[in-house]
Amino acid sequence: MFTRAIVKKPCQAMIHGITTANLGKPDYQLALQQHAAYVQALEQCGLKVTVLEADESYPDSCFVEDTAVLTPKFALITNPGAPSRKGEVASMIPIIKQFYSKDAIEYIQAPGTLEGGDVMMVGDHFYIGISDRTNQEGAGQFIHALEKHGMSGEMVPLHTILHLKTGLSYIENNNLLISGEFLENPIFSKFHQIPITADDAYSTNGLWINGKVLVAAGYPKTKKAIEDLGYEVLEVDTSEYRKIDGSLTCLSLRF
Ligand code: CIR
Repeated sequence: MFTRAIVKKPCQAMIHGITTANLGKPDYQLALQQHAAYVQALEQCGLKVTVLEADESYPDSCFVEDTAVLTPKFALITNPGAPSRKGEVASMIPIIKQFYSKDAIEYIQAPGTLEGGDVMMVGDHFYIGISDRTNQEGAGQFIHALEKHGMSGEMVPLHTILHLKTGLSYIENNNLLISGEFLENPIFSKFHQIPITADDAYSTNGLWINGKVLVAAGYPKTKKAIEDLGYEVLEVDTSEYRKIDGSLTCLSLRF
């Protein structure tokens, strides 16, 4: 169960966020409205949400998930692989210190890089994507920290997608939303898989919170597949974040 979340409002500079999407520039006013609706959905799942003010220095700073990994036993402060995002971490550290004691905060050190979008938690075990943003050194440091705190991790090489959770979302009870390059990957064969077709790939990034699942608006097949498993689904529109490669999990830290 999660009790809290941290989010950061998007800044106007988000229209210059890193993107591969080719969907045009985000509409900032609409992005703000969608952010407010996202916070409401988190609250509907029972979370107390800390809403941080926008930081105009960093176009991608609303994607707080990449700056930290919050586990039940410790917090990891990351070192984002995207050069324009490294500075986002500094302003997150004092916030995370409000919730974790000094000896329960670990740091990824250069040359290690890691972004939280590459981390998928399955109970006490963490899958870590090796991507353009997260390198083996960073993943190795995280696995070391996990083991120190009685947990475990393993690396998963990525080939075509941005982050691990672009193509996988664990929604508890052994259920895994899965698409693209992961469909045939034996690492994930032990899960009950909900395969998402290429057309709907964006909706693979779903977010389980306390028995409910947030799903990107506009993907009825994904929504139904999750409802058929017995979950309540909350649809949340992230169209403006999609334009800069962002999706549901990226917009918050849950713990
Ligand atoms: C980036 O490329 O870093 C941002 N435009 C999108 C980050 C999405 N974050 C995530 O999936 N965890």
